Amino acid sequence: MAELILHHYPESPFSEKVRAILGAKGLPWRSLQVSMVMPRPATIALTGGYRRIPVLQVGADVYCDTALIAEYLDHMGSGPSLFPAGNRLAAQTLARWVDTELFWAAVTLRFLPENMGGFFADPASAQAFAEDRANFAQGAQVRRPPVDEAKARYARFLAEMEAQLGDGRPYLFGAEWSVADFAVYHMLWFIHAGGGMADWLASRAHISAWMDRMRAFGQHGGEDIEADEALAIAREADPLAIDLTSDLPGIPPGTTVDVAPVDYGVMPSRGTLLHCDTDSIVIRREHALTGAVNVHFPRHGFGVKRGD
Ligand SMILES: N[C@@H](CCC(=O)N[C@@H](CS)C(=O)NCC(=O)O)C(=O)O
Repeated sequence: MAELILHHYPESPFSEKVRAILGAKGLPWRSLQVSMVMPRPATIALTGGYRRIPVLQVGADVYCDTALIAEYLDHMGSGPSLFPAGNRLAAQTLARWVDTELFWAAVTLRFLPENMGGFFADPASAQAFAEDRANFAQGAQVRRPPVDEAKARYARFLAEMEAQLGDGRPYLFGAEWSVADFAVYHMLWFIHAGGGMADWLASRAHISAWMDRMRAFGQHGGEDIEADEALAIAREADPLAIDLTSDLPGIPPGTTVDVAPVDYGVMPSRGTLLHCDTDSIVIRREHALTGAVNVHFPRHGFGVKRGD
């Protein structure tokens, strides 16, 4: 199998989710570190427009969004499934809530002045970040809660989590991890990376122990790879053969489409539709830097429109 190449940056919480999954499953990976702000020429050449981070490149196939990346990686490496049969619905639903509702509270909390903890190297980086994210926010349909609401949401979540772990179980749903553990982990990792809210964890013994266990998974780094090498790997590989099917009324496989997140970072990827069902959307793209590639998206949280 082609190498797993993660396009990511160190401060990115959703990247930390995937880094921890890779570590937990003992999977070797290559680390393509992108800038925290645009431009990201190699990554965008591969995705065709989708700009959220991380993305996982495997040869000439590119997997967007950590929900889909988790499903892709679940079949690899060692250890139990991320989607345990008896708790799949609960784990997926919790992960989706954490990745959206808790995420926006986490953004409010992480950027509190007392919790910033060196996020920006200097004022120029802070300015560049603010400008970049103003672009990123165009067309977004999300609500970032004010501080009091974000704190209340987080406090309630931690109280429920501490109680859930209170019987001594190592993971949220029992003896084995699920995708929910990794979703919750990356959000707590993000909120607490600044250090200004350390007492929120220190006062909760079960969560602190769980956090130590999860944090260890994120310590297994990938071997660095430069963008040029990743692009050459894409050019030299053949994209996977995909089952040509579409459940979209009036949009059969072969149609030029735009695929984009429905909530934020709504910059679309344009390509030829190969596949769309309740699980995933796949488009085929051609670019001089990448050759032919398949770009995969989860269906949940993404929309498809005919391209012009
Ligand atoms: N639902 C997406 C969310 C990804 C996301 O929001 N990533 C953040 C970084 S952690 C992002 O892309 N921010 C804007 C940027 O880096 O350009 C996923 O699970 O991958």
